[in-house]
Amino acid sequence: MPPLPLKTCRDLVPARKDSPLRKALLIVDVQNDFCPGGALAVPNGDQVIEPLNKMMGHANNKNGRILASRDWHSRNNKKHFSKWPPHCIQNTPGAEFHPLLQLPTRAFTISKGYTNEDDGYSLFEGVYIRKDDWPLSAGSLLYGFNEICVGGLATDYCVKATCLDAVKLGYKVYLLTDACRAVNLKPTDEADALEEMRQAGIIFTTTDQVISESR
Ligand code: VGL
Repeated sequence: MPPLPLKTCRDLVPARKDSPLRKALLIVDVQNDFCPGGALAVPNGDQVIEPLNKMMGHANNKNGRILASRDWHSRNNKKHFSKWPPHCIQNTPGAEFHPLLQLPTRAFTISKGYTNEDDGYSLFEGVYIRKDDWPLSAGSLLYGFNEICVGGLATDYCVKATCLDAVKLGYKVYLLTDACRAVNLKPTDEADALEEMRQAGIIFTTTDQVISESR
């Protein structure tokens, strides 16, 4: 397999406003290390699994596009691990998706944060690693899509970074509020993150609402 790119590629593929409405689902970092018992457990992080499974089942039935990101850190990422306890190290159990997360085979796994110095908070910094072929950036897999729904872990870091990137790229962004949870290093972090996202134009919704509106 060709090597991973040395720099992460937030490659700014613009969403097409003129194209027919196409919505993609982004599942952020539902990995063992971010769930209870993990190295960087998000309080109640596993509660996102049930709504996200429902959402993915719905998207799968509609042949929707699904991207699932994972933190995929190098053990030598001194920069990131000076801020956080070591977590989601490549090819370790903590980096695996939670066993109850029902990722359909059509979901693309997006790896991020894999260099020795990158935080990789946003899914748009990640790549889809194709067997025996060059990696594809997350943005390129969303070419032609103009709306995205986002859920996962954690609201105040990777979910927020992903949503804000998506807004900058021109997507209409829906945050699935029932399907994300925050780290809350400070107790106000979740509220602050939600406020920042609201001001950026992100629309707050729930999995049930998205599903009922798209029948
Ligand atoms: C995350 C803290 C450190 C996240 C990742 O997935 O939100 N948070 N690394």
